[in-house]
Amino acid sequence: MEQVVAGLFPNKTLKPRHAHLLAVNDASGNLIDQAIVIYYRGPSSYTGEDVLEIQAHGGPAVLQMIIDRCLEIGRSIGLRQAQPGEFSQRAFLNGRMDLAQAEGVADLIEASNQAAARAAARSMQGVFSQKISAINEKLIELRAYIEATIDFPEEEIDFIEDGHVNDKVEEIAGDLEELSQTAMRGKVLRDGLTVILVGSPNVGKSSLMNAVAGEEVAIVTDIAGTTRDRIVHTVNLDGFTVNLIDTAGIRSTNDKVEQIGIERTLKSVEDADVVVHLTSADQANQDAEREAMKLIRPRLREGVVFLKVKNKIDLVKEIPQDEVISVSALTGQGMNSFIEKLKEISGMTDGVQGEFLARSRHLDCIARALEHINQIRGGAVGRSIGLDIAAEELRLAGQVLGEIVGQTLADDLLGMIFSKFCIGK
Ligand SMILES: Nc1nc2c(ncn2[C@@H]2O[C@H](COP(=O)(O)OP(=O)(O)OP(=O)(O)O)[C@@H](O)[C@H]2O)c(=O)[nH]1
Ligand SMILES: [Mg+2]
Repeated sequence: MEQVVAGLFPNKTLKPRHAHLLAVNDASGNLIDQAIVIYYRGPSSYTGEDVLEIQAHGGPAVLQMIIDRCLEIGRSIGLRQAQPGEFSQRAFLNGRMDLAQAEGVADLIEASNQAAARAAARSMQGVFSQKISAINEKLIELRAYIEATIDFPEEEIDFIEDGHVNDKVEEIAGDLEELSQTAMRGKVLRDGLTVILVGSPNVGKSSLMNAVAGEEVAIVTDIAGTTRDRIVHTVNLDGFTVNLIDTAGIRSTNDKVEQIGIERTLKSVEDADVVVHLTSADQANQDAEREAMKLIRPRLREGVVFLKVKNKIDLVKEIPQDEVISVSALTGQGMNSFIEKLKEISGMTDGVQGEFLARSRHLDCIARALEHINQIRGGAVGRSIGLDIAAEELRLAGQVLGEIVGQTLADDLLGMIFSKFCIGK
C-alpha cells in the first residue's frame, strides 16, 4: 500500500482517516483530477486491511484513468481490480462483519424501496445476527446442561423430573418460529412472496392467476394442457409484492413440449415460498390428483408453505367444509380469503414493519434448525428421546443457524454468495 501511495502522491504524508485534497497525475505528470483522498490503516477500515479511498469528480473516463494509473503503479506488487463483493468478503474473512451483515450491505445497495432499505440497514447493523446468536446461546447452554447430565447419570432422574430441559426445548422452538415469521417478512420485503400454482391440467390455475392479477396474463381454454411454459407475473397486493407463477398442469404425457413444461413446473416448486396445490371441486378424477402429488411432493423444500385450494366451487351445490380454501376463479367467490391467507403467510398484516431484510437462504436455515428441534419436542427428552440424541439435535440446530452468519458455511457457498454482490462492495 505504501508503494501505491508514494507513487500516486510523491512527497506527501497521508494522515490516517483524514481527508486530503490532492492532485492525481498520470505517468507523465499531467493532471487527471483533483480528488479527496482518505487513507485508512488496518484494522480500522471496512475490510480490516489498509485501504486508500480516492473520491474524484466522477464520470467513467476520469475514474478509469485513475484506476489505470493505480494499476500501473501497483503492477510490481500485483495490484489488481477487486472481484464483485471482494471488499465485503474480505471484511467478513477479517471478522469485521458476519455473513448476514455483509448480505445486508448488498441488499441495502439493491433496495428498491424505502422500507426495504431501512430493513437492510438493520440487517447490516447486526439486528438479524443478534437474534441468531441469542438463540445459539440458548442451544449451547442447554446442550452443555444435557451433556453434563450424561456425565453424571445419578442426577438424571432429578433432571427429568424438574422439566427444565423440556421447557427450554419449547422456548427455543418458540424463538425459532418467531424468527421464521420475522425473516419471512424480511424476505417478502426484499424479493416479494413467490407463489406457484400447481395441479393437474384444467383445474383453473391460469384462471386463478388472472383473477389475482386482475388481467388476462395467461391463456385460458377448456383444453387440458393449455399452459406449456411457466408464466411469471408480479402483482402488488395491498403494499406487498407477490410473484405469481402459473405452470403447466402435471400429468403423464408423451407430448415433448408438455413434458419440458412439467419438468420446469417441478423445478420452480423447489424455489417457491408458497406452493398452491389447486384442485377442481367438480373433478372426480382422484387418480390424476394422486399422480400430480406424487411428482410434486419430493420437490417441496423444508419450510415451504403448502396450501390446498379448491377451485370451481360455483359448479357444486355444497361448499366443502374442510381445511381447504375454496374459491371460484370464475365468479370471484372466496378470492378474498385466498388473498388474506397469502397476506398472513407473508406476515404483512397491517401496520407491521419489516425488522430486518432476509433471503430465502436464511429462511431455509431457520426451517432446518426448527426441524431438528421438532424432533425432540413435546416433553420427550429424557423419556422417549435419549439425552445423547437430544444433545446431537441441539448441536445440529446450532450448526444450521451458524450458516446464516457464515460460521459454519462451506467455502464454495461463501464464494457463491459474495459473487452476486456488485463490484466495489
Ligand atoms: N365454472 C368454472 N370454470 C372455471 C373456473 N376456473 C377455470 N374454469 C374453466 O376451466 C377451464 C380450464 O381453465 P384454465 O385456467 O385454463 O386451467 P389450467 O389449470 O390453467 O389448465 P392447464 O393450463 O391446461 O394446465 C377453462 O374452461 C376455464 O374457463 C371456475 O372457477 N369455475
Ligand atoms: Mg393453464
